[in-house]
Amino acid sequence: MSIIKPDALRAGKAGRILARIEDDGFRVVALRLVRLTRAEAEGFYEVHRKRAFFTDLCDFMSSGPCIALALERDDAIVRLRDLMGATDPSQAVQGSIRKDFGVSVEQNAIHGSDGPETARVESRYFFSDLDLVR
Ligand code: FUP
Repeated sequence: MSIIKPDALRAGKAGRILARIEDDGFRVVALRLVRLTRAEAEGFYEVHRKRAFFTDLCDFMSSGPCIALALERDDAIVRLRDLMGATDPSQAVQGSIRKDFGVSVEQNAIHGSDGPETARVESRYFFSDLDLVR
């Protein structure tokens, strides 16, 4: 499960980011352009509610449209995290999506699930089983 974040859409980089994802061998099984409400952003990042950055993060994630993606490929979680790069774009490896498109640790262009169970929960947040096209 991935989200191309509002900063990337505002900058007109969503297509390029999706191309990188496809070029790396991922199959898109569901895709949705969505503008999260503030409450929906809070729900998505519920695990971070106690963190100092939570309020700003939810403001940002509900500040404009994003693209939710359900993705498949072998070793998808690890491969997507490699492709994204570190959370902080300034720490991300050369050639990673966050290095090339991220603006800051908050506005870092893309989200990727950190494990298989998180991916299932996050996918259900945006998609029903009927939306998944295999
Ligand atoms: P990641 O799994 O790389 O997306 O990173 P985390 O789960 O640690 O963080 C989730 C999101 O919180 C990040 F994408 C951006 C945001 N964040 C901040 O805004 N400030 C921070 O100091 C850390 C994370």
